[in-house]
Amino acid sequence: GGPGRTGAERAARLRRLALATLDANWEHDHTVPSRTLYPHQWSWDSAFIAVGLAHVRPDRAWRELRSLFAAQWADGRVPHIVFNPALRVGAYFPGPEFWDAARAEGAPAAATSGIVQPPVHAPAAWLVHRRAPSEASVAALRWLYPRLVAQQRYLTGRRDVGGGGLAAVVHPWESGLDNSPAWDAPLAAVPADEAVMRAYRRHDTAHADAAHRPTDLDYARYVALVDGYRAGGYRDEGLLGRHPFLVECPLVNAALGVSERALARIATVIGADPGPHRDRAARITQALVDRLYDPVTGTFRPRDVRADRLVPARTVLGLMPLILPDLPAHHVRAVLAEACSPRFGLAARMDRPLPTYDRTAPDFEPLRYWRGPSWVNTGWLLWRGLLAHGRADLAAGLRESLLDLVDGAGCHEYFHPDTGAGLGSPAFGWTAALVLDALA
Ligand code: 9WN
Repeated sequence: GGPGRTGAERAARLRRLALATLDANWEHDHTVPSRTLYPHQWSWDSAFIAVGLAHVRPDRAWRELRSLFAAQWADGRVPHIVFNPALRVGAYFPGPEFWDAARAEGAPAAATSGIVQPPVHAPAAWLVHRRAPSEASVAALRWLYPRLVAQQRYLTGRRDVGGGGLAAVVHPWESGLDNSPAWDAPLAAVPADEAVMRAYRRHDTAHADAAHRPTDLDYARYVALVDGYRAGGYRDEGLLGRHPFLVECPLVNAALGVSERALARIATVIGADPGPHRDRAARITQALVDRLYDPVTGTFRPRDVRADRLVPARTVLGLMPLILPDLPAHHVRAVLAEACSPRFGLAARMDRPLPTYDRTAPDFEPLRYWRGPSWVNTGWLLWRGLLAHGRADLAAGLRESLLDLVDGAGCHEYFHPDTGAGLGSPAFGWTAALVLDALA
């Protein structure tokens, strides 16, 4: 290529952009996902961001994780949002007054939400340490370890609503893929009227195109689910009898398994026993295969616990079990077949970015959030999974495609899955962070 187009020049350009984005989003002791759309601290964003910070500001990587876990609940849950008390009321919807978590048993001093996000923090902590091991990183691992263990215990204990050894999410926000078509079938059982949203002011649609965001009907259901969970004091006892949305997500549960493996490594570094973590990791992989794999279609899909069936939609969530290094060979082949099919288009040379939903589906929406657009975090997770399973060829193709997206459009939140045009927030934390990791 011409000037500025060589690999080294592109890498330098991307590094500068990513670092500037992370620095601009740094706020006292954490990184905001976006100054406009998401001005507080988000749980799984912080994990991805720490992985990127490890390459440039390792000290901040640990502060990011520490500030998040300082807001952990007594029962071990790590809230999906830690609110910044310095921001004005209305800086984000739904804000702290809507969650009203302070009154719940075991809530921390900080204002938080009452739900969780995918537990990708233990593997993130491990990657941060491995990138820059030091006395400080070992001390940070020592501080985090019991908290990460409590997070796992919460999810595999109180959240094992289905009784099969997997965690159930109680809200689409807990999956991190809010309006994914994966949730359409289970959400249909949640009664809601979009007129409810007239009582609230959505913050997101003031900063992003409404056609690129969830609908008012989606939000009415999101609000209804929080209303019910909050009314029960965010307790998890008896959820099966009273909560309308309970789903076992392949990403959340694959993350649980990878976390146990990371905890085994962390345990070894700090002088704790890795054995129980290895046993639990193996059990989670087995439960995932038993409960979320459909041999007829050869795909992993979320299990609707209430309806006791797998959801019909084929989304990027079905590819996420590849992050488990001990996924059986048969299931690895199945995931790769799905990923390399025209539905997702993974290849050693990709002609289009990886979408979040089956691009051959009639309801594929290239602009609407998790219903089609390409996101860097799901791409990065798949990339890591491909490397773990020795598919350097496919991993290289996916990495190129991710770097091209950001080089072409900037550190956007998500991207048009055909044109690569930037969508959502233009200066998004995990996009920057994961680019730094992919470049390393
Ligand atoms: C609700 C912060 C978060 C991400 C989620 C993404 C989006 C929030 C929202 O932003 O969700 O939690 O307001 O839409 O879906 O994955 O963690 O970046």
